[in-house]
Amino acid sequence: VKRTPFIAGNWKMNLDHLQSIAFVQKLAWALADAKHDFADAEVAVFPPFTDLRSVQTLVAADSLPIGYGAQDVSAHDSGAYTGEISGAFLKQLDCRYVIIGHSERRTLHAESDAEVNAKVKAAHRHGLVPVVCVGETAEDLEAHGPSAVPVAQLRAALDGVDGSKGLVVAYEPVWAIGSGQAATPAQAEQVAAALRALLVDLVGEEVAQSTRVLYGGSVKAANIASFLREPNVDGALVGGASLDIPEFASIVRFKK
Ligand code: G2H
Repeated sequence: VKRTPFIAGNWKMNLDHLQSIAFVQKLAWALADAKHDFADAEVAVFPPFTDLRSVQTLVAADSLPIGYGAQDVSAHDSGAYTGEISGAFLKQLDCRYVIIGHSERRTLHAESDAEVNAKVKAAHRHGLVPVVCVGETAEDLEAHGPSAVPVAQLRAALDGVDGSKGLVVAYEPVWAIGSGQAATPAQAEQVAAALRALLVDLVGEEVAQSTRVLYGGSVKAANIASFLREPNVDGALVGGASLDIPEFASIVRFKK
């Protein structure tokens, strides 16, 4: 099965308000200048909620081949949930993707596996493709070995989920996030292979083989190719390096 590599830029809460539009425009220009073939790598960015409307307008006006999505979604569809953003709102902004269960939400907002699962289902109810993040801390790694915690998190995240509604999985070891200390390609492959094996059990062979499994954690232009050489790593979720557009464009233009 051929899986189109997927390079996703998670801007977190880093850009100033409305800077996202300039970033999307610069990224589009950089990729057009380089004659990037989107069949070689699909691209998506994840701006803050408040910039999604502007990104939607720009992408639609210029028919830019750049996908986008939100960094989180409510598990609920509507109602008295102050501060929450529903999947329906995101769909109205033409979001294609939504990041769910990023480690920063799991740790800083105590998001549980059950909540992650409810959010994945909410994303599907509204036609969004969840980018489900899993990953172990340094202590988990020490105590349980490399894949036990990510596998358990993915099993919980996909409980009762219909994988044919679209899914991306991102393996992000917490010890590698923003630390400059990326996992080795062999470490990423070991966990990605374990996650894919679990996907076969949960969603069946066909969906498992067509689902992209990304690596995230200190990815940059200098190391992206080494990850993408691994058979089960299909792209990257990029944080820090996605804020530097020439650097991010080089990641998108990785050469194996
Ligand atoms: C992991 C990653 C993007 P960074 O959070 O999701 O961030 O590339 O800065 O390690």
